[in-house]
Order: sequence, then structure tokens, then C-alpha cells
Amino acid sequence: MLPQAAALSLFIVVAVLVAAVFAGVALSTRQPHDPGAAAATRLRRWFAGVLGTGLLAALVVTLLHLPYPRGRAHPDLVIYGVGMQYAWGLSTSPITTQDEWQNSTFANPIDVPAGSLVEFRVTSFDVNHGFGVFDPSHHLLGQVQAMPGYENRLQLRLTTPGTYWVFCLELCGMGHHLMRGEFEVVPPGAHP
Ligand SMILES: [Cu+2]
Repeated sequence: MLPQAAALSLFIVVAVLVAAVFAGVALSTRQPHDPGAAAATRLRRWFAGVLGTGLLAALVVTLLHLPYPRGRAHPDLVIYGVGMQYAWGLSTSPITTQDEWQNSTFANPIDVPAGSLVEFRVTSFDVNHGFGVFDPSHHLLGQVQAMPGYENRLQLRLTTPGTYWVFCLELCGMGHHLMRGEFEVVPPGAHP
């Protein structure tokens, strides 16, 4: 299951549970009764115990699956990504000046051979941006902050051929929604 689909399913399940608890509490107030201090304390202790155990178990299980690379793999291709209001400059060679950035925004989309491990080296020439990489069906594959003065790296293995998009994930001004970049993933051997 895609992470987004899993997150959405989990959200719906939790939202229904929370709504059910609220509805149960709301209905229970129709017949008010005093459970007594001792019973209330027992219930609170039981609740704290279950919640604490559940959270501790969730922490132990999920800590093993942090979405960070365990070691730096050697990438097949490096793509430099520079954000500036309101476009992404993408290039396979470093973008160090505003002219190079301008040229990269007008250049033909980069061709990435399918199956490549791509390392995005991301920065910004003005304000903070969010560098979000989306596959051809517009699913978010990964994101990294684009920060002026810093180079942040994101490694992704891109397997499905098609047009990939870079959208800005941090509100950076009036033209934020226009801020996009694109590149192509092509079947291996389809391009020199
Ligand atoms: Cu933005």
C-alpha cells in the first residue's frame, strides 16, 4: 500500500474511533450518575496504563522504521535543485548563479534512466521552499527543505517511467502555487 493511502486509511479509522468516543460521552450525559471517586481513580489509572503501554509499544516498533537512509549510497545521478520565487531550477551540473538558475528553468527536462538512484542536492537563492518530488500519478515520493545557504540532500530510486514533478511544499509567497519543476524518467536504454 502506498504510504499516503495507508496514512489516509489510518486517519479515517482513528477519526471514526474519536467520533465514536465523543458520541458515547455525549449520550452518557443524558443519565448523569456519580461513579464515585475510587472508581474514577481506578478508571484513570487503567486509562493511563493502557495509553502509556500503547505509546511505548508504538515508539519501539516505529523507531525501527525511520524514513532516513541508513548509510549514504553512491547515487547513479545527481540532480541539483534550486528554488527561487517562483520556479525550480533543475540541472545535472551545479547551479551557482542566478543566470545558471534562469537557464536551468528554460532547459529541456532532465532524462533519468528508470531504476536510477537519484541524489537531489537542494538549496534556495531567496527564501525557504519545500522541494517535493511527485511521481507521474502525483504521489509524493519524498521531500526536503530548500534553504538559502544550505545544501540538503534527498536520495530516491526512481523506477516508473514518466513525467515527474517538483512542487513547492512551503508557502513562499503569492506565486507559490505556480512553483514547479519537471523531469522525465525514461526506460533504460531509451536515451543516450
Ligand atoms: Cu513555495
